Amino acid sequence: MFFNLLAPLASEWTLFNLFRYITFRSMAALITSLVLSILIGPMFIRWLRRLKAGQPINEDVAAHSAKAGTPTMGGLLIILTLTISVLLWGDLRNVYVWLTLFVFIGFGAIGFWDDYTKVHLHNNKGICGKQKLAGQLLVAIIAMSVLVMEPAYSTRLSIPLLKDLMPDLGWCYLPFAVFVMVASSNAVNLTDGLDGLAIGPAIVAGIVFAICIYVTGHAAFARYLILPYTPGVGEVTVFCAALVGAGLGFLWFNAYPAQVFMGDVGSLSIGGVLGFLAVLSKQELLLVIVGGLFVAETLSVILQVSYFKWSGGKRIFRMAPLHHHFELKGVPESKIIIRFWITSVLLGLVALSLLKMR
Ligand code: 57M
Repeated sequence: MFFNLLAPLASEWTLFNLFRYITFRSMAALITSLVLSILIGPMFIRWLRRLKAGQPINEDVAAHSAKAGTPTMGGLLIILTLTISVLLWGDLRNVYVWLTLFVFIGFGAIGFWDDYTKVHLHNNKGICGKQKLAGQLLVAIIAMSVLVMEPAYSTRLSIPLLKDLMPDLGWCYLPFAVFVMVASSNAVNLTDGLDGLAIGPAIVAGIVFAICIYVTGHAAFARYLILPYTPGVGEVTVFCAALVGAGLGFLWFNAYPAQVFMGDVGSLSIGGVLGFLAVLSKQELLLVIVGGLFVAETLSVILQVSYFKWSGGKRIFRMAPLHHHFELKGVPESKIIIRFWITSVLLGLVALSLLKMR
């Protein structure tokens, strides 16, 4: 909004020139969502408590019974502060910004439906898997159908480490990108089982994608790094920065011992939008490294369930997803969380260095 209102006045007052710069507006977006979250967070948590939005706790892991009554659906705070910040600092004529917001809020709406069913309709299982998947597919297909129609957007796939090989997937790109978004959404959801465990790596991924998106939208940087240049995409850096700010603001309250959980409204929206940011920045395959922790958690479930069925009841891990395995081995919760964060920072750095290694 400030860009659209104030940047045109730069000829009258040069200070308004600042509003033209994506870097300046991204920093402002980060600070806005962070400060807003910290300011309204306590009020918001009190509101969730009044609504009796307490997360039903599965007591298979004994340490979690102490978490009974912790309100969930904190992801609504992330969606609210991020959206306000993007509307204030983003270019509201940019189609990529609107598409990213659509994916974020669309996946969030499916998560909200699930949380609402669990918390208010007292159905511990929430909506069924098929309904959740259908909703995720619908949002992803709508977003991708609009994106591939954009003349500047390429359906080529960039492969880390290889600069000459960029196969054009044509219309096959659409189902591929939809898979990336839905898989990413569910992977973050599976990871969200300890205080701050999902939001920490999501913040790291937000920073990495802010850089990838900025570079992809910048002709000179994209040429230098041999990345597919997409004019206009750079504006989504403002969204990534707002995501980092809203994530940090949420972590303020979700840090161990958590005062609030993000709920599916948070995990599905963050996961879905990280998948979309990977698609938008043409770094679909890099997401496997940036979000390596989410991938590891998901693989642990796939391996556990497959081996359980194949062996007739034996397990690889004490319990999947992976964080439960460490909990049951007696590693304290805060240690698991911090070690997972360290791993995700390392993975983020590896992903960034791969941008230059071509
Ligand atoms: C959601 N939800 C958390 C909170 C959060 C196939 C199977 C692996 C599925 C998996 C599953 O249901 N995963 C999806 C996991 C829950 O958190 C809520 O859900 C939201 C995210 N969707 O925001 O609202 C609990 O996690 C804890 N938590 C925190 N701090 C946080 O910041 O402590 C969450 C956020 C909360 C709280 O206790 O209640 C969850 O874990 O339920 N199922 C599982 O993960 C189950 N694993 C399992 O059954 N493993 C079997 C399978 C693979 C055969 C096995 O290994 O043998 C475990 N879930 C739980 N206890 N709760 C089993 C043990």
